[in-house]
Amino acid sequence: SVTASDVRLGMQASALTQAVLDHLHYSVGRLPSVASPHDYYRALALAIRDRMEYRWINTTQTYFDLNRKVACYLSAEFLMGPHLGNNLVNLHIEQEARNALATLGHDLDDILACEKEPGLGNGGLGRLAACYLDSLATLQCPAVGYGIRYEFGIFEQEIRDGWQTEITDKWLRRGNPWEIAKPDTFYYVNWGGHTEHYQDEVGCQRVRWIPDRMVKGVAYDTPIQGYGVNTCNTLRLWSAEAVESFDFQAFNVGDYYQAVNEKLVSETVTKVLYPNDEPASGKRLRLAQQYFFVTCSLQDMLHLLELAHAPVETFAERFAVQLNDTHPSIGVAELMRLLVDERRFDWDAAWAITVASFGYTNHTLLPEALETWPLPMFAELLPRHLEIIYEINRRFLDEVRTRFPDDEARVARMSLIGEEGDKRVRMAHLATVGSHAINGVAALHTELLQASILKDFHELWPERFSNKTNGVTPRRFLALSNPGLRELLDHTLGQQWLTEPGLLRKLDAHADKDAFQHDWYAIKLGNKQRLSSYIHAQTGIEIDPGWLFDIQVKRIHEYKRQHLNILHIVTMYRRLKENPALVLPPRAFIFGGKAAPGYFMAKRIIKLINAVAETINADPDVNTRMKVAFIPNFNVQNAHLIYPAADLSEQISTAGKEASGTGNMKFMLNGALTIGTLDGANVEIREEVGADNFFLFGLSAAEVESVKRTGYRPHDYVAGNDELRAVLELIGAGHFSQGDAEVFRPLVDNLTHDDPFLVLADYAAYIACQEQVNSAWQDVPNWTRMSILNTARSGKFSSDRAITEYCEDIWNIRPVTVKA
Ligand code: 26Q
Repeated sequence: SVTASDVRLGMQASALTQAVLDHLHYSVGRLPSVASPHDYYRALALAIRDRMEYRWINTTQTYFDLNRKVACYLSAEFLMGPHLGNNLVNLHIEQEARNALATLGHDLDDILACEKEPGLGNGGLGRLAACYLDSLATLQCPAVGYGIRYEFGIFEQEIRDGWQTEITDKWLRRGNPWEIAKPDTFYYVNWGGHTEHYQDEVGCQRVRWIPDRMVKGVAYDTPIQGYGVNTCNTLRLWSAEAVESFDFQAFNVGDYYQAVNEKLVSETVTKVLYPNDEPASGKRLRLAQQYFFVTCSLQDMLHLLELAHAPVETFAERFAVQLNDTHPSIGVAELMRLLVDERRFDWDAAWAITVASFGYTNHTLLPEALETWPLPMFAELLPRHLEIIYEINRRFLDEVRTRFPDDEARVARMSLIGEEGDKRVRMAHLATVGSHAINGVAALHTELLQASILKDFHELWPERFSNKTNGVTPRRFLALSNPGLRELLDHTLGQQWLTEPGLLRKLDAHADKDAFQHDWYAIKLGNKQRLSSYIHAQTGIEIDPGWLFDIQVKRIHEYKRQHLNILHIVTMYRRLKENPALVLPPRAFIFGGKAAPGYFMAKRIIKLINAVAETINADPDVNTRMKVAFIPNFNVQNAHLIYPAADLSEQISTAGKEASGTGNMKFMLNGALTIGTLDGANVEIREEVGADNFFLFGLSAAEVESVKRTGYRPHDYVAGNDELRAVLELIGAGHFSQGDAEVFRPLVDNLTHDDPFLVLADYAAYIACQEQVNSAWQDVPNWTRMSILNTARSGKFSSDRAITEYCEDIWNIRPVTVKA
């Protein structure tokens, strides 16, 4: 029998059944007979949340009681993906939940599919933050994720007539069972106005900020359950609300409309995620979002110190504050303001605390992706912060002048204020100067960072720099999304591989065994069947699961070179048309990814993929050997189907441009072979798996730079390669667009005249490398062997490894056991 406490806490199927019925009745308000699958989803989600609640409260209390240092991961994006499945895995109750739902006449997979994922991120950076939260909880590290509760996350992508269209992401429409609103945990956020300088009671010069606008940031907490532990950490997202007293004032003088309007304006701050993965210059609301969540988070930390009766002087001993890129870097100036203006610290003491607290992770080297803000806008929104930044800069540049006398060029390069063109605040410089630790996200990226955009800073403070190669969580990206492989690994290695991915190496010993290869192949085939059905349902395109699945999923960007992939496809198409007898192992070319809504070229690349797909898929001369599919709306949910089904992972960015990549790691973990350049983490993936098990092509980062220095002329490559010329002409002439020679003209022109990412320079090497892929694919046992070796050697790319390094080298944070 099921007791009352079992209904809330019990982990058996019988208790879960009862809990679902209980929530269906008391929380959802539906009779089981009329409840929809979504009603069952909500009831199960609430039942699972109950099972985390005790651990959650216990975890928070444990950290507090032990006065433990906490990692505060500040990120404008957390791309969490669906919670339900992951929580079932981490709590070890997947099977029980499946049985419970079966008892109620439902299939767990149908119920899981009801969850609308919180898409509060654009791509890699946001998903990295989510993987890190999973690892922090699993490693039992005291940590909080701080971010923004966007009402609308990343848009949903639909493909109409081959073009991307954007649909608003109304993820909160049916409520969010995973969050708990904390209406009593809120902080005030000020904007605008001016500053006043005054003398305090003891004769000290001080500054007062007189803002002219104010909003409230309210906390919404989501539990982050660690795998196989009692630790359940918190993701705290801030939502903007109008300040009541503001409404009240207006209401009293009778301007009801103005009162309500005030509320509307206040709440726009957290309305929508900016869907660009690089800064679209000078969007005031974006700066407001950044300041909003950063000040709420820092005020929350100060409040927690107060609750613990700990002096503010101990801030840096209690909190490690990590900046996920420059998006939260206003935090450096804000902590100074809170300490100097509000807590009356002297500047040097405040600065020591600030630098000791902050760490900065850089995610890009692309100059156009570095965040800067125009001075006038900054001054209007955050006048006091601009003054503080000037003062940080004055003191910092003095230090530079002392270390490097008579080097004003260096001083200008390092200044927090850029003076080329309009004056701007350089957020990467602010983050660097304000942090004791600065890191890149892959070995190559960190080297390039130290040699390029932060070279001067590396010369000044080499000891502050380190590399932290990214990682991904094997719980979500293997255990949850590839249950077949999980079972084989559990059976072969025992379950510990999930927390000690080094154990995957033991698969090396099985890689040559017939029977093991047979099992491996069967699992992959099953995954390909699942993806094939999904693609058919989404696009109407039928793909034979026996074909080579060649997949490129990621944001659409010229530097990621989806168009290089297309040039290969069109090359093969032409070869087949010209030579029908050509022997070519059949391949499915699968794409997915969103383009920033204002990114002209990226949107045309999507159109080109779909145009090529339509032509090829309909042509019986070729469609028995190649098909092309664009999966709409690539997100975490459908990523679960995509990574496990890949044979070949396309990681073909221009060397030196992709900071790390994390999709590359998810593919590797699931046994895909990589075709790639020496870029980002590809370098380390190749090192781990061995050069024989990796398809390498293309210019190195150094070669890319030297080609650019000596003057790159893409047209020379066109002139020197008949096949390339024919391919470009076919696209340009409208072969894939019903004779419309306009639609792809900008793409072809850009490639032949500018080609900023050296697509044409790498074309021949890419085609040759794809020919090696074809021969390798024809040797099934050897391909399977290489596939096994990829999984076997992927252990380094667990986010547990990455987080352990952050904890040891940057945060000085140790695990703490949370008791049951
Ligand atoms: C900034 C200012 C204004 C508006 C938007 C932005 C913005 C938003 C998102 C800028 C950048 C991003 C996202 C960047 C990103 O995802 N970078 C990726 O980070 C991954 C994790 O480290 C790396 O693996 C990828 O290589 C890198 O491209």
